[in-house]
Amino acid sequence: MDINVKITVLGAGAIGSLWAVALKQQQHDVQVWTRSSNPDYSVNYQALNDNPQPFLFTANNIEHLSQSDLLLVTVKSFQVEMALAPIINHIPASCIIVIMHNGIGSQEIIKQQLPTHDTLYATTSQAALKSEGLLRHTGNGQTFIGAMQTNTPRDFSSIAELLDQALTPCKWHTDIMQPLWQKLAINCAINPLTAINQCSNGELAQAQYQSQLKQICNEVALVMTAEGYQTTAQALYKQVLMVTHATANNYSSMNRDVFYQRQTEIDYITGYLIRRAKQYDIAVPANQQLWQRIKSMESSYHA
Ligand code: KPL
Repeated sequence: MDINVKITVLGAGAIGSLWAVALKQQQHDVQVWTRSSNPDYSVNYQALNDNPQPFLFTANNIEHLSQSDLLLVTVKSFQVEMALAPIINHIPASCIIVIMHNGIGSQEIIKQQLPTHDTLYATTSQAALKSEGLLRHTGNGQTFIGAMQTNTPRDFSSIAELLDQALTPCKWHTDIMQPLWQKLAINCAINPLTAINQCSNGELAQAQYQSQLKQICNEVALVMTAEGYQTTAQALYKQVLMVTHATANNYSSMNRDVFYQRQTEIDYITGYLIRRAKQYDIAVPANQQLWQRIKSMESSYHA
């Protein structure tokens, strides 16, 4: 990879904006692709324990996109197809695509939409919040990246180095499905429960939630094991408690989605787990119940 890489970040949410700022700080030529057609995009960025600083990006520029070396897709899982559709013909054949969202399940869509592009997937536990033009980096986390669909013989691990320079740590993983499953387990436990109970991540440490959390982890561990990933219910439960502690004051993304009556990523989190469980004939009643609750909450919006 060159020193100065031309990058388009598709999706101007908190995580997309955080990466856009961090990559721009490394002198890369970054533009942001947003839902509007504005030719620029600005945010006030507040790093951890720092004062806000303004950042201005080129936005929605087709020429920039058609010369991009890297397209970082940070929209929500269910938005991937719709967000890519209008720009697909402008993505150069040599452009590396990196997909970064909660949950699993957009690979099939990518295979159909971009069958010949080299595609990597990434998962991050960096925490950021964006509201009214202020982007706050609220917690340091780690990022894993790995190949999902590659057609050309290139050294893709240099993308991990590029991202690592922007927001460390970012590590290359030879089987990206493994960290994706690890993150899925955390999201299966934290997201639906915090959304249904409208509580913070930290509140899940209360005694009343422990048997439910353990049951969710038991079911996820069974499916992960069937998928060939070594784990135990106890290890997943411990990991979930660690995350609730590390992000105690945060509201999960699903909590916010339900709060603002937006579509959630339940079909790519718990829904994906249920689909895989069915494949192995594994019963996942606790997760099934959570999926049902979130689906009925979604359908009661604006009722
Ligand atoms: O990924 C998250 C989310 O909110 O979607 C966690 C890890 C639960 C942090 O809030």
